Amino acid sequence: MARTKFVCGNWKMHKTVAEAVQLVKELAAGLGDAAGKVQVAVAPPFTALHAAAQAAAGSAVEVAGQDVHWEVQGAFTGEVSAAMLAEAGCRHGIVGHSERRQLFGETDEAVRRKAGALLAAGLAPIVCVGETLAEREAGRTLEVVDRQVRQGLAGLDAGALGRVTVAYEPVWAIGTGKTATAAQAQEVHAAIRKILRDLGGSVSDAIRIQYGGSVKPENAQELMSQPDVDGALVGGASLKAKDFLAIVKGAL
Ligand code: G2H
Repeated sequence: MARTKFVCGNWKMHKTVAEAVQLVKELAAGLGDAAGKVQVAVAPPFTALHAAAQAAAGSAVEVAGQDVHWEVQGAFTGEVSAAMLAEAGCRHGIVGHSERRQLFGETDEAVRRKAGALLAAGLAPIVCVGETLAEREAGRTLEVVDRQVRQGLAGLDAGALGRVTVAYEPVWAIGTGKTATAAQAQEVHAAIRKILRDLGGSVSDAIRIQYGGSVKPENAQELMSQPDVDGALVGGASLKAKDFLAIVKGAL
């Protein structure tokens, strides 16, 4: 089935408010033919979300949070709720990024709760999964991804599942300059599609599976031409308008 490609820039801990506004304006002005044909989002740091969303208003650029807490409110110092993201102008939220898993101890259970909180607030989760180098070398890629997808999406009904995007990001390819080959990506994406079919039946055909991990203008088009690669989650190359726009156009 034809799925609209979805490209999201994950800015991580980069960009001040002024820099975020500038970049969003450049993206909005530069989308050209891609506007309306490719779904495009950026995930600035929390501090710049509101200003980025205002700068994006009226354009095809959407805004995503990089993380969220699962509780609605309370004494959770440093955390931000899904409703707060929505109020700031977000339509999406990233959960389970490998940096959150590795550096901040995020578990599959936390991913599940965070995805649920986003859905409850009317936001669309981007649920990240992916194996480490040691897991790949031990032949455990599909086992790890299977666990992360099933546990991260446990309990969602077909309607909720249909609003989820899965991002496959092999940890060994993140920020390292090493990219999975298109064939390696397609193999895992096809396996994820099967798991999604198991979980959600026919709705799985509509779920986008993004690839992430050193996506750049030179490899984006080949990766996204694979049958189950429905877009990209882009880190480093999303920080410059020229590179990110070239990646978005690679999805056309
Ligand atoms: C993976 C990716 C964005 P990069 O973390 O989510 O970053 O493209 O820099 O590898």
